Amino acid sequence: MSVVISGSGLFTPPHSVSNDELVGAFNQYVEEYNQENSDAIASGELEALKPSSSEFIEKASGIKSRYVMYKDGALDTKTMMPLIPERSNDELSIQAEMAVSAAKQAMKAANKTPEDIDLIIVACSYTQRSYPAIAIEVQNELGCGGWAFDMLVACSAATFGIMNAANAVRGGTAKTVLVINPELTFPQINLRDRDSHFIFGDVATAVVIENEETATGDHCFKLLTTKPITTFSNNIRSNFGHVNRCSPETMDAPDKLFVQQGRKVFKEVLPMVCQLIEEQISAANVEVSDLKRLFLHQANINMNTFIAKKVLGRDPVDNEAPIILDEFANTASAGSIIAFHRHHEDMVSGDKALICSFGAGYSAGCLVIEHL
Ligand code: CO8
Repeated sequence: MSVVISGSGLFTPPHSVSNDELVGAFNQYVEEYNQENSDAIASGELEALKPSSSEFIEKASGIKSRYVMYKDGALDTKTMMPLIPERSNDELSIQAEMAVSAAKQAMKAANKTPEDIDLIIVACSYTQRSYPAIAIEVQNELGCGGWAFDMLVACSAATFGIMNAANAVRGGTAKTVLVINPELTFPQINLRDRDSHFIFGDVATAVVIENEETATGDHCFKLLTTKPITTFSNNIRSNFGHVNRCSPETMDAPDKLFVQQGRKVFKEVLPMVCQLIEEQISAANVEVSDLKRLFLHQANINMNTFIAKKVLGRDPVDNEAPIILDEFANTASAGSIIAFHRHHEDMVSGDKALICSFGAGYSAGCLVIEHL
């Protein structure tokens, strides 16, 4: 049996934040901090904070802007976080709202109705609560039957979710699966941290996974290989969790937000990902020259260029390795799916491509796909 991706959807949040806006707020915060602590800085007790710059951000990462669900408060030096009004239990949660919008588009592209869907996997980096699962809330809102669950694998959640969906279809526990990635990452950035304040944006993506025999979408892609790998590392970490409140003196410490050793991640993840891709291309019996497109994880443009060059043996041309992180920033697990969503409609029967994610864990997932 062949399992296919038969439709995709993208929800783009309502607000955009440019590098200049983010850097303006950060640098004002730095000025205020250094002023307020001038005596301690002068005596060597505290270190002065250094300013950020849009030029650095664009050169080091390729990011120019990001979309966010909530912008108020994020650029205010007194708060330095998006202020998000609490919703009542009767209202749709933020991630469910994002997920439903992306899911409806994916179902439309796949010619599916809610009655066709019998499994929903919400796969992302964070869920805004532990239970009831966001996926079950989405199931209820869409009016789908079957079953639903949440799963977290940071930046590899989307590819790992697709692999789980494919296994459910192959194993007969589901016929048609929605894999949705509502990435609400902006609230987890430390906007007071120069090294990471620019990295993430919010977005939601969705795909429909089903048996080739039931697929009727205009662009269906057979999964030729699905391979996940993980290897433990502390270099990308957030200690946020339900036990934080039991240690009141550290519950708001910076390690409860996103923290990484970016340089180390860059060096350690690249060889792992290049090897995984090479192995998967070979396992799929595909020649590199047959790959029309590389839909790569969108964390850093220099990483993507490095991987594309290594895989292709030359610089990527035209749209071979599409970049969307300039507009969206790093959207955790959704990045490679945004690239796929935006850049697959010119592909035709027999065209091959790969979708590859990598990130915290470390985790990496690689799907070699072929247009039906
Ligand atoms: N402005 C100006 N200068 C700066 C800034 C800034 N904002 N930040 C750092 N600098 C300075 C540094 O101080 C340093 O100065 P010096 O040379 O004097 O020491 C210099 O610039 C170079 O700093 P770096 O070595 O840190 O810069 P890099 O070239 O390595 O670029 C990056 C930093 C962009 C972070 C880069 O290392 C990178 O992208 N690495 C890969 C990271 C990656 O892929 N991570 C994956 C994380 S995503 C993931 O797994 C999902 C997690 C779950 C989601 C979480 C949601 C919140």
